[in-house]
Amino acid sequence: MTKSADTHCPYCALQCAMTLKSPAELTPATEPGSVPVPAAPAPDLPLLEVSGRDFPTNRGGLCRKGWTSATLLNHPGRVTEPLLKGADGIHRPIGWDQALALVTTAVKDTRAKYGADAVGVFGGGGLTNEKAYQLGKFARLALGTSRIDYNGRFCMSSAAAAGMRAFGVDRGLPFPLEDLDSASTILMLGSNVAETMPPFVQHLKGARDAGGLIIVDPRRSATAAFTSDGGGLHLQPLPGTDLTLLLGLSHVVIHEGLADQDFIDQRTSGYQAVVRSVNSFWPERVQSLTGVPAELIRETARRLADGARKGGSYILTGRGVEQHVDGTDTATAAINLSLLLGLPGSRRSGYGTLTGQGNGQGGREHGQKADQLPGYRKITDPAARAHVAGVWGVPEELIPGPGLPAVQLLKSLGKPDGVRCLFVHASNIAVASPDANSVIAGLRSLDFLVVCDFFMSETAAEADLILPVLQWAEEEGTLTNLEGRVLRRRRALQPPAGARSELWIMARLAEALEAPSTYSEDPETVFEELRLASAGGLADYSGIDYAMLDRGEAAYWPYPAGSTGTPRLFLDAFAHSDGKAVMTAVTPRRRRTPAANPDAAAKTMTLITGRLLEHYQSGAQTRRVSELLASQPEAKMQIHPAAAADMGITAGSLVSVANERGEVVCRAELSTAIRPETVFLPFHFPELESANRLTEAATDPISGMPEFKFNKVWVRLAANQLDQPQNSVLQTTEAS
Ligand SMILES: Nc1nc2c(c(=O)[nH]1)N[C@H]1C(S)=C(S)[C@@H](COP(=O)(O)OP(=O)(O)OC[C@H]3O[C@@H](n4cnc5c(=O)[nH]c(N)nc54)[C@H](O)[C@@H]3O)O[C@H]1N2
Ligand SMILES: Nc1nc2c(c(=O)[nH]1)N[C@H]1C(S)=C(S)[C@@H](COP(=O)(O)OP(=O)(O)OC[C@H]3O[C@@H](n4cnc5c(=O)[nH]c(N)nc54)[C@H](O)[C@@H]3O)O[C@H]1N2
Ligand SMILES: [Mo]
Repeated sequence: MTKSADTHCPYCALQCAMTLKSPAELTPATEPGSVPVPAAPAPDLPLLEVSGRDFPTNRGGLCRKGWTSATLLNHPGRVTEPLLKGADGIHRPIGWDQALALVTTAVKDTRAKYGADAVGVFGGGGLTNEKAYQLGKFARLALGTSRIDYNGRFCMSSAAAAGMRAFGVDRGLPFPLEDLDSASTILMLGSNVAETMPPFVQHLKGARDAGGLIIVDPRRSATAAFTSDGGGLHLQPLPGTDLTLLLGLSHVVIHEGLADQDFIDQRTSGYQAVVRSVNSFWPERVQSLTGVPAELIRETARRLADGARKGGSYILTGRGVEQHVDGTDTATAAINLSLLLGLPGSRRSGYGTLTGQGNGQGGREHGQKADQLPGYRKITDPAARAHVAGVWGVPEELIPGPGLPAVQLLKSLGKPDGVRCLFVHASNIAVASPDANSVIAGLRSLDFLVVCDFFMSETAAEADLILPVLQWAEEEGTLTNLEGRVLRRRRALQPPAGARSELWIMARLAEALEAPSTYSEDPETVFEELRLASAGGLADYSGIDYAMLDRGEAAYWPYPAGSTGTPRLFLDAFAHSDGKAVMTAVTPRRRRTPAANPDAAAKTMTLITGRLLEHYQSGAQTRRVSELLASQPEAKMQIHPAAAADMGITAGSLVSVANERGEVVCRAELSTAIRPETVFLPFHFPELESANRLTEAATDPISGMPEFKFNKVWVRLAANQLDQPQNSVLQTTEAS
């Protein structure tokens, strides 16, 4: 008999629905509800078959990462026992009792020597709601620290801050994704969904065929290329100039009388200040600042206004415009433009940001953020503290105040007043953080580093102790997708004997640390507590339970008990107390002066970083999938042929890309898809190919988001044109 489990993909926030089936020849497991487990795992064959399942976001489609995701479940490199690093630097297996005792001692010693804030926690947007919630509680109550933050700070924090400021709530898409299907115009800035969420592209087809798909990207990305079929537009600005471009678009909307004055008067505040702030951004001036022709700016504004009157207009932003030191203001400018046109709050138009990680949305709601308590509550709000303390059954004073946002937390590693003992859950910070060389140095200066992962990631390789955890198909839980819809992750497989769930790990450690309150290892019990903790908050889950999700009911938050959830936000009111959306006037800020190029043979260029279809994030998972690695085995620097020719760079040349923070050596890929003053690197690779050796840890003052998408680099032909070993860390790790 073949049993199957309906679940969702382990990777991005689109959370494509999939069915996992166990091949029929496998022997049935005894545990009810689980699919058969093989008697002897075949090392190279996936334990489960993956198929796409019909669902409104993916409609049965999956990308290459999704199709191959099950191959990692029984990957030979999987960590299946706790591993302790010896004095010789080699990790060796130990038992769970010893591992937990070591962590307990490290926490107690650190607290005794330096105080509880010397213990830090770094979480991830890939964690289920249950794990993210429990991690926040574990940090505050069991460790007693304020120092918890997570990789969503690298991802969604600017868009989230802008959404909060304008709408009073941050739900990435305040409408179901399917609403896009009937749109006449979609303006998408800094997002390459054709590679980062391939099944998303079907929702752009309506606008594309209507000639209304407009993509803003310094590269002619796969998504930008998609505009040519239907007569859409590709705006190719200088990197980091989107804020100026958006002010130019708002200028046209206001000066050509395209604004929706009734909507502005009735549903927004701050209009006059925005009018003043865009006055000096007329299209010809914006052309000179951004490189986007004035006519294209006018045409874009007109198509947006026209679309709003026809099938609907949407403005969407992605990391390309948000991962900047002015990311919050840029997202705000996009929101202002949408408000001028009356898009948010309409049934067939809107503004949204595309959340990235599998549980990027839920992961930013339930307390793993430095300044946050469950239900998207503020940790500084006395009423929020009292509510959550009540649910946890602890005195309010026991909940620490706000901690440090991710980049500051990482800068504090090993420092006198900083974090000395760090827990990492679901992030590969050694590869994914800005100024990664400094982060690696910080990790090495810690007294104790414990990493929960199922692979020897580059961060785990630095750990004193690695605790092996479950993969997606082995656990139960919930995730909240990019639409704010809560979904069930279902267990399809027994985990390897030595791996443990993170809920179990937190429960055992809390016990050993004699922590107040309770810590269940059962996901549904944790979710029941999350419901109570979120009740009355912005992200209210109190009306959602596992049974209704299992019945396939759509659960969009806010979903207070007794309600039926909220697929579309803002139809009647925005979440500020007066019900209005707030327009905040924003203007471009001068960027810092980069260090002078000391190398006469190198040319100073602008580096942007981003993603490839085949790899996910730091690559810790997808570099271990042989099909994906074979297709994209190494980082390549994309460069325009004209720029390359100036430097004697040809296709496949080894190039050095350097600045005051570090150097990357990789091959060049010549492409007319990129602007001539700009180069592009994916950030999925480690070591010499790690783009984050070059990125600066400068952050947006409001959100704490680092500047991943605008850095100056010095590019030249590498001195030594011999073959470099690729992915050396990975190969040594897997061979050992
Ligand atoms: N294959 C794959 N898919 C993924 C992920 C992955 O790692 N791999 N990660 C997931 C996650 S967590 C996220 S956050 C999303 C991210 O999804 P996206 O936001 O689509 O991803 P990026 O490639 O980081 O950036 C998108 C585009 O921004 C452009 N860009 C760079 N600088 C600028 C600029 O200054 N202005 C403008 N307008 N554009 C700019 C880049 O050229 C790039 O094409 O993807 C999710 N899906
Ligand atoms: N230069 C540059 N850098 C970037 C970006 C960029 O565009 N450019 N984008 C940024 C963005 S948007 C993001 S989201 C970050 C992401 O970057 P990371 O935070 O490094 O994300 P992942 O590579 O997904 O790392 C997840 C790690 O946790 C493990 N893991 C997966 N699921 C679980 C789980 O449930 N529990 C535990 N304990 N471990 C798990 C995986 O094996 C992997 O080692 O990178 C950021 N860094
Ligand atoms: Mo992300």
